[in-house]
This record gives sequence, C-alpha cells and structure tokens, in this order.
Amino acid sequence: MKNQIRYGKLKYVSFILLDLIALIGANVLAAHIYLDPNYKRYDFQDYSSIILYMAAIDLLVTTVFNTLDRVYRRSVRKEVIASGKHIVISFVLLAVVLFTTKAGADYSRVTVYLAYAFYFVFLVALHLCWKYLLKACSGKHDRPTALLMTTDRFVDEGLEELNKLNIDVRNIYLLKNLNKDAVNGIPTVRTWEEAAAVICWKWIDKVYIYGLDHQMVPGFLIKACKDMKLNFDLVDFNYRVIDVTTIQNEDPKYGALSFLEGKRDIPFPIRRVYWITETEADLHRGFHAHKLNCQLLYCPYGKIDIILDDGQQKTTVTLDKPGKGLILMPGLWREMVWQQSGSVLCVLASEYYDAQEYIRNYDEFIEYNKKYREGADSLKQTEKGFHS
Ligand code: T46
Repeated sequence: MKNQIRYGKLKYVSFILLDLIALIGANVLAAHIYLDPNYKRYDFQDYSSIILYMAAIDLLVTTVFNTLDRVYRRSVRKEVIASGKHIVISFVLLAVVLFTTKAGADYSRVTVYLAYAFYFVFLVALHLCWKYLLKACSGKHDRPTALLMTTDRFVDEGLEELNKLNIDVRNIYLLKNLNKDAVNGIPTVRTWEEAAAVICWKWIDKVYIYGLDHQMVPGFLIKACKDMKLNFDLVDFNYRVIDVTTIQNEDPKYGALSFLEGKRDIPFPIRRVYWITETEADLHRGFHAHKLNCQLLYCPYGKIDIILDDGQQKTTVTLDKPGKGLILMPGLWREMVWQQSGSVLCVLASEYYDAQEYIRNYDEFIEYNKKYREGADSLKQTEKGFHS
C-alpha cells in the first residue's frame, strides 16, 4: 500500500473516495428497496449508523488487505476478483462486529445483504469507468514509456540502447541497488513491488530487460505485469567483455585479488562452477553452443582465445588476465584455443550440466540459430515482447 500511495498519490486516493461513495450509494439503495416505512421494527435512521461501521471496515480492509492494489490497470477479470475479495472480507468483519456487540438485532439483515450485493456491482462498475476516465484525461505519451531492468554494470549501456529506440525510460529497476536513488537523473526502484507500483500508476508501456538472463526477473513481477497486460522485452547482446574488479597490492609479493559479484557483475543465477586445468599450449576445446546456459568465463592464469560465432560472423576474445571476464548468452558457437600451457579457464554457469542443452553439430547450430533469429526479428517487427 505504501508504494501505491507513493506512486499513485491523488489518483489512488480518488479510488478510496469512490469506494466510500459506492458504499453509501449501495446502502441508500438497499434501504430504499427493503426498509418499509410502515414496518416499525427497522427504520432508516437506525439503519444509517450501520453505514458508519461499514465505512470503517471498508477502510480497514483496503489498508490491511491492500485490495486496491494496481486498481488503475486491473483487467475486468482481476477487478471482479479483487472487488469480490474486498466484499467478502468486509462482510465477514461486519458480521463479527455486529453480532459480538449485540447490535445485530437492531438491523435488518436482508438490507445488509442487499447493500453488499449492490456495493459489489457499484465497485466493479465505478472502478472500471473511473480508470478509463482517468486514463483518457491523462492523455497519450509522445514516446513509448518504459521501465528498464538491469544491473548497475549495464545500466548506462541499456539507457543508450533505449535512447536509440526513442523510448522514454521513466524508472530503472537495478537488480542490486546499492542505495542509488537515480541514474542519469532517472529514478531507481529497489523492489519488485515498487516496480509494479511504478508500472501501474505511471502507466508504463513496456518493461525492458537489458543484459540479464530472464531468470533474474522476479516471478512476482512477471505475474504482476501479466495482470496489467504488459509485455517484457529483451534488449539483448550475445556477449560482453567486462572488467573484473582487481585489487593490485602495492607490494608485489601480496599479489592481486579479483572479484565478481552476483546481480551486479553476473547477470544470471549461478548453478554451476567449473574450471579447466593441466592444459597444454594449442589445445582446442569447445565446438558447441548452448541453448539455455548463460556463462561468465575468466582466465585467472595464462592466455586463452575464445572464438565466438553467432552464425553470421566470428569474433575472437582473448582472456589473458584475471581482470577480464567474458559473459556469453546462449546461442553462440565457441571454440577455445589455449595460447599458453597451464592456462586455467574458469566458468560460472546459469544451468546444471545437461548434455541435451548442448548443440554439438555445427549445421544443427546454424539451423537452430536461423530459427531463433527469425523469431526474434518477427517479434521486433510486431513490437511484441516475448516474455510475459
Ligand atoms: C563450455 C566450455 C567453456 C560434466 O560432466 N559436467 C560439467 O559440468 C561439464 C562442464 C562437463 N562435463 C563432462 C562432459 C564431457 O564428458 O566433461 C566432459 C568434457 O566436457 P566438454 O567436452 O563439454 O568440455 P569443453 O571444454 O568443450 O566445454 C566446457 C563446457 O562443457 C562448456 O559448457 O562452454 O567448457
């Protein structure tokens, strides 16, 4: 709820007021229909005090159960479910309050049932109408708006890429936010809940993930975006050479220390670590591609050429110092050539070992890559994200 108020502000408050108006309207209608002025046992004056109980319970339920969560962008189905949940909880609480305070006998139960039935209908209808009206009044964006999800290592690159696509990045969700409130003047968010609130109340058109494996996107955020009918899109690269932070001691006898940090340097979950040792110069290994596995390669000792082939062109990256890393996304054919005997290759991998996930035949790789590219290109043309 804190995030809803923070990003929704007056828009969010307007929904609370709308709920109260719907509640009063539903009660007046129910009393009008059911409370017979000639029937002495109940009259509206007595009944009106129940509306106060209902209003208090309504506010309590909204606050405690966060039933207005993402109300601005809910689908009709979600709206019906959330409003139903709100009504059921409120009804149960009212029953508990009334019948434990013995006040229940003073009221017509049928009127209460009717009032809640009307309240449900009003709630759904008013929420839907109000959000369409608010959206119509807030106008269209000149450029598509986006939330960029990335790591602090790739944030500048990601912003540059989206800038090229003429996309207006409104917020950045840094996977590991080290107390950065903004990057290049664009505010950051710290949690998936905050990201979901921004997407909702700032009416973000799309979430872009840059330089991350999709496994790093929290499942709850994916679900929240689905509920808001919003797509994810990858602005991707095949590989990246990165500097590995290395602390060189002034006194050479203490050597150097290099380190990599999860979520900042390593843009995928680490499920496996392996290393290749006892090697001779001119050793050739590899000759395969991965369908799923993301990797980070580094060579803490020696010199190794990594020849990469994306099916169209080849590139060679030489790993020749501990302060150099190579991130490889899936779909790249690779060959490793040891330039110096004893060189050590270390690999951090996103997947457990699975022989089925390798492509070891080059023709098969070309075929696989062609299909993958065609899929990616058609997605770009239709501007539809592939993760949702
Ligand atoms: C890669 C490059 C850089 C396992 O049983 N578990 C493992 O985790 C790995 C990595 C390998 N193996 C077995 C499978 C083979 O029978 O070890 C044997 C040698 O593996 P492979 O021929 O795949 O080794 P490389 O050097 O060609 O490739 C390895 C990795 O497999 C690969 O993912 O990208 O290093």
